[in-house]
Amino acid sequence: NVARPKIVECRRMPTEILKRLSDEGKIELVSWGGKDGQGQAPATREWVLENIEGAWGVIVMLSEKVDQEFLEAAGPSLRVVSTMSVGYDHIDLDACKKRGVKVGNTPHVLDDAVAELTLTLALMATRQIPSASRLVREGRWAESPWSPLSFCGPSIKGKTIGFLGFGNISQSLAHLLVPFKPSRIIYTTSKPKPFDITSSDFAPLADGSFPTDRIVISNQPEIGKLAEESDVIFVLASFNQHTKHIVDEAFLRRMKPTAYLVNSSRGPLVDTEALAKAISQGWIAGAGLDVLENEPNIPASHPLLQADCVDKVVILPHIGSATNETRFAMAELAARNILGGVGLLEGMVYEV
Ligand code: 8YV
Repeated sequence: NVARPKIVECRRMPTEILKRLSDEGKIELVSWGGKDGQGQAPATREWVLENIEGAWGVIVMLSEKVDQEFLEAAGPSLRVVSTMSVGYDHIDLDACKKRGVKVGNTPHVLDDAVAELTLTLALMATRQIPSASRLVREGRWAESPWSPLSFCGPSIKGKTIGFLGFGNISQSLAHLLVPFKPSRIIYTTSKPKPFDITSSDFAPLADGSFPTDRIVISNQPEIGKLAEESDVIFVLASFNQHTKHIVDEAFLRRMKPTAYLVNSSRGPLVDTEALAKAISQGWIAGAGLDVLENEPNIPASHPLLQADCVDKVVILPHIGSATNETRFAMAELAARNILGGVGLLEGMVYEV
C-alpha cells in the first residue's frame, strides 16, 4: 500500500489532469471549495494552514503567501510549491531552498495576453476612453458635444516609448507597438538580451515592409533619462527589493507633463502616493494601471480615485493574463509543475 502523494490546490484549477489522477487513486487531491463550493474565491489562510499538513505539493496563486509559517504547516513532506503565475514575489524562495522545496511558475504562456492588455491600457489612458465612454453611458453626450479638442490625447505614432524592464512581456509588447509607428523604443534591463525587431513573429506593415528604418531601439541604462525622454513608459519588471518604488517622486518629476505611465507588473514598483501627486499636480498627463500597491484592498477613498486624479487614470483589477486560452495554459502548466515536482511526471516544466 504505497502512500499517495497529497496535493493541495488553493483554488479549483480549470484543468482535468489533477481530478483524473485523483479519480484514478494516484493522488490524494485536497481542493479549496469556498463558501459556494466552486473554489474560485481565494482560499482563507486558516484553510490553507490547516490543510497543507503532509502535502507533497501545493498549488498557490498570488494571494497565498508562502512563508516560514506556510512551510512549517506543510511539514517535511513538502517537495514542491507551484504557483499559477509568472511572478513569485509572494514566495520566500530562500526559505523554500533551505528546506529543499522546489518552486514552479508559469512563464511564457502569458506574455502575449499581458502585452495585449498593457497596450489596451496605454490606449485607454492616452485616448481618455473611460471618461469618454462614461459620458455616453450616463446619457450626458449632449452636455459635451464634439469640439476640436475634446477628449484629445497623444498618438503613439512618432513618440518615444520607454520600457522599465525588457523581458519577455516587454518584448512581446514592443512587437505589438511597431505597427503603431513610434519613433523610438528605449528600455532598461538588468539582463540584456538581443532584441530582433525583424524576427518572423511580428507582422509587416500593409505594404509588406518592416518599419525598422524609422524605429530606433536602444538600451537606456540611465532610468532618469528614460523618464525624461519617453512619452509613454511601460513598467514591466519583476518585483524584488531592487525594484520597489523604482518609479518614485524623483522619477515622476523627471517625466514630461504630457507623458503617461503604464504599470501591469506589480503595484509596489510604483510609489502610489507620489503617483497621485504627479497626476493631480500635472507633472504627468495620466496613468494606466493593472496593478496597485495593497491590491485588492483599494477603497473608494484611494488617492487615485479622487476627483483630481480619477479622470486621468485607468485602473483595472489585475486582469493582464485574463484570456481564456492563457488561463487554461497557466493552469495546465501549474498542474504539470506540481506533478513533475512530486515525481508523477518527468520533471517540472518550469522551475524557478
Ligand atoms: C496572474 C500575474 O493572473 O502571472 C503573474 O505573475 O500577475 C498574473 O498573470 C496572477 O498572478 C494569478 O496568480
